[in-house]
Amino acid sequence: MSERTYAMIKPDAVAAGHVGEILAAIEVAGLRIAALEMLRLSPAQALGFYAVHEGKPFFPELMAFMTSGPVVALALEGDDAIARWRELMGPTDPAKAPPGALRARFGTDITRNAVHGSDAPRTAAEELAYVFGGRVLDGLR
Ligand code: 3AN
Repeated sequence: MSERTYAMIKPDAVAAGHVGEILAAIEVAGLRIAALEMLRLSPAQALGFYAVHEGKPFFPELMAFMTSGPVVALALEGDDAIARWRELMGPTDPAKAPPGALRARFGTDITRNAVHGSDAPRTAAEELAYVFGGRVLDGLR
């Protein structure tokens, strides 16, 4: 079943110049880029996006990292897009990711892990709406 997911190239991968390689991996995998925007998350936006992690020990570091520079926000579309994008990324900790996974290739540690992807249909819809609103997605097929 075709679905959409929210993907994000995080500040570490943008700063290191890996945007092109990551976009190429997405397209090679057969996922369609349905929306794409570079933006810098404000502290309030980062807090809202990661509200589920508020209070955890790594939260301040996560906030500092995610607001440290621009990110590339993406809507990806395709059959089973949520699971396929998470498979391409690999697990949260790059040290545990298989060699070809994006987090193994471009991540540094569990915080600076290069890419984000929604974990379920509900969070995908919420995250897409949070970042893109109706502004971009309304124009998509
Ligand atoms: P994922 O992005 O793999 O779905 P989440 O949603 O559990 O992982 O965590 C969101 C982000 O918070 C991660 N991408 C990572 O940057 C950071 N994070 C999660 N767990 C930890 C941890 N134990 N220590 C440091 N940072 C973490």
